[in-house]
Amino acid sequence: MISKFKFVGKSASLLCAGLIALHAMNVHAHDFSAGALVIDHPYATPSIKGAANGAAYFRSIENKGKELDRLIGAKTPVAETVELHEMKVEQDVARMRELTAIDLPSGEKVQFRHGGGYHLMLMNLKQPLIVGERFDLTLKFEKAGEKTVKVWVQQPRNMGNEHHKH
Ligand SMILES: [Cu+2]
Repeated sequence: MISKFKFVGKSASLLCAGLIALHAMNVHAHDFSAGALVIDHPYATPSIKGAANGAAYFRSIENKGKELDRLIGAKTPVAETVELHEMKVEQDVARMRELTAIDLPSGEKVQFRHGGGYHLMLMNLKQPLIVGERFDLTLKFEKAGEKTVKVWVQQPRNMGNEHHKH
């Protein structure tokens, strides 16, 4: 199973002398390629007891291709459905809305981070999301097709709890 992961150092400018340390650090990150797209570190916050829904994020999805691609859907065995969401803070209240697609422009890194912007909402969880566990998430892209990634459940350092209250 571990062979499915590709561990990639992010900073090409690091000196060779730093390589061993770099590799040691990067066992804490993972990324996946789908065509011209690089999906960097899929992660989910642990589910809150009693909450129906969870959320999944990426550090970013980078489009290294020359054409626009779009994230058009997702599914996972741990939830009934997955929705594409955008969160915006309006008058101090975080509001989410469902999107039908998220643009991934050529040459750009689009962030899907907890605390704001885009994320994937895992609707009606079939099981709790527990720190340290991993689950499959299949992403559907307009051009790159379908790609299944492993999502790591982890507790971010700067986490807001207001997220799951829709
Ligand atoms: Cu949401």
